[in-house]
Amino acid sequence: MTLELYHHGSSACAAKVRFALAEKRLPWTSHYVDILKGEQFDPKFVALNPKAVVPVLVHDGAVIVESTVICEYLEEAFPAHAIYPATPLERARVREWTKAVDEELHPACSALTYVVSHRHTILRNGAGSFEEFLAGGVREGRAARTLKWQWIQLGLEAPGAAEKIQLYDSYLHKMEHALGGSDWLVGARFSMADIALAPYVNRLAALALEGLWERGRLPRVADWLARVRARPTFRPAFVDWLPAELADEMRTNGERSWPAVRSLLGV
Ligand SMILES: N[C@@H](CCC(=O)N[C@@H](CS)C(=O)NCC(=O)O)C(=O)O
Repeated sequence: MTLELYHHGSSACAAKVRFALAEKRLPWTSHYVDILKGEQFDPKFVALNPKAVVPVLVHDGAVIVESTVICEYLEEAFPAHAIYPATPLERARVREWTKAVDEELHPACSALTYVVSHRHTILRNGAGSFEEFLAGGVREGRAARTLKWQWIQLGLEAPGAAEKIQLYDSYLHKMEHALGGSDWLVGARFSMADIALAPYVNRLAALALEGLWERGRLPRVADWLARVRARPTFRPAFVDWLPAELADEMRTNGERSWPAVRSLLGV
């Protein structure tokens, strides 16, 4: 049996799959795709996933894309060390979280990461012209690429950027509410819901935005993150794959943006 994962250190959805693999104690082989260097556009990788995004799982030659689909597949193919709850209702609750992550939180995370961090790096390195930028990501489509350009040029002032950050923050509040009666997001046990949210809260921490839950703002989220980080699976899923240089860059960039984020959210 072979499990191969195409992934990247700063990708939240790839971290989700690494976390699920670790929790299910499944050994896997790494294929590192440096999406910051454009390796996702390599024709060999595009043949695996025409959307040119990580993660991609290959199980005994079968290709599976989409991080949540991959985690569900792992659960069904390898039922031991379950990450989904046993009852239909709790499974539905988990899926409400994973759907929200896929549909709303992940796009908000892309916007936030660009306006808080990537823009500073790209502008420092020289963003080039709009036409060059468009040509660099033809597969994304003109509309998505134009939006990204605005994130880079205008940061939090870009159309829709502030709303994405408010949406992100609203998920922290939803988590705070859900954690009212339990240590974990669904039911009494750690589950796929926690696996799905962990990369997104951890991303905020990586961007030096811990002020969103610290100093008593969202104490249950703070405690939940500490519990997630205390799991032996956290380091191999998250820390070991984020290159130190990138971690430093994200933290430094994030610190620069914190005053603006803070004032936007009234923290
Ligand atoms: N819905 C997809 C999203 C995949 C995705 O957006 N991957 C990002 C990293 S988190 C990526 O590979 N981006 C490449 C790029 O920006 O060109 C999933 O959950 O797997």
